[in-house]
Amino acid sequence: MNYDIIGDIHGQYGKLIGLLNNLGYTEVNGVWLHSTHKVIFVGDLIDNQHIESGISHIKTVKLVKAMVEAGSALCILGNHEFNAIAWMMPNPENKAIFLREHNDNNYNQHKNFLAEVGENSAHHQEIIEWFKTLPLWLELPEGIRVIHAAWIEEYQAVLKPYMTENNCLTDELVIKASRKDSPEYVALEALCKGLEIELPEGHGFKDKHGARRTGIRICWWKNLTKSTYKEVALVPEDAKDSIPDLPIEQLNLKAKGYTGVSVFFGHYWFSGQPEPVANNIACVDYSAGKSGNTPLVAYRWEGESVLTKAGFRFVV
Ligand SMILES: [Mn+2]
Repeated sequence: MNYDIIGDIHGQYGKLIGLLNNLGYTEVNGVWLHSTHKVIFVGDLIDNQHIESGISHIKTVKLVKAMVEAGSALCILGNHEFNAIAWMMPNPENKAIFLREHNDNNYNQHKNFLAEVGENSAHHQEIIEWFKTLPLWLELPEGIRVIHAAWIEEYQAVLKPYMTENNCLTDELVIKASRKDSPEYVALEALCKGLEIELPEGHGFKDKHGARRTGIRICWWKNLTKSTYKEVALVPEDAKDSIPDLPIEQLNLKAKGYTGVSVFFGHYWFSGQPEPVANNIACVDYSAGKSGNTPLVAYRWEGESVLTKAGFRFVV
């Protein structure tokens, strides 16, 4: 089987239709199909803080769900789907509150989705039940792996005992992973949001909002025990100069670098020309969630063991 791995949609239904057309999918009886390819969605179907034409959470979820149910797509769970599940699930220790706190920040991230589906409506519940059927990662017999942010086997092993045999969440895992700083919380954060480390004392950089930050997202696929902060930093281009070229001091990380079969992931809001980050690693999130003509990106994988720039497909 050949696969088109599609990045984070964040409700950008118009961009999704454009990409499916570009990839040669056609709509038959309400389901988008291709005779020789299947889609893999990397999660984060929902949550967009803008309201504009082209964005529809309902239509996006409906389209993806129909493809998954018809067997023309696979879809994994992103951090926004996990958050949506935890937003709706009462905390078993205090049923008056929810596993994901209903504070302003969390609400603002999620409010456009809630408004569209109608919070606590039957439709809302139906979507959340479907999110619970999405696996946290895929390992396909053809030889590719897909996860929302970072493939780190040591963290996957932490969650495994609480997952179904299809790599889906159980209610027990949602509860455990919602407890800040539990091992399951740390593992799920790493897999679905990536790795972050603190820079050495006195170092920092300005993020895209101009705020000073002292923690950096890092390339989880590199050997972190033999690298410098600068070599592994995933920061905006103009912040690179602020990252010190000093050996990483923090060695309590579980990531030891990645050398397996090809892994595809999303999540990182990359910009620029899509290209693999290593021969066997590719990110397909190039910020489609933003307004304007940021592209929804796919990688068309047809069995190759070395990923190439030419494998990326997108519409601008
Ligand atoms: Mn994400």
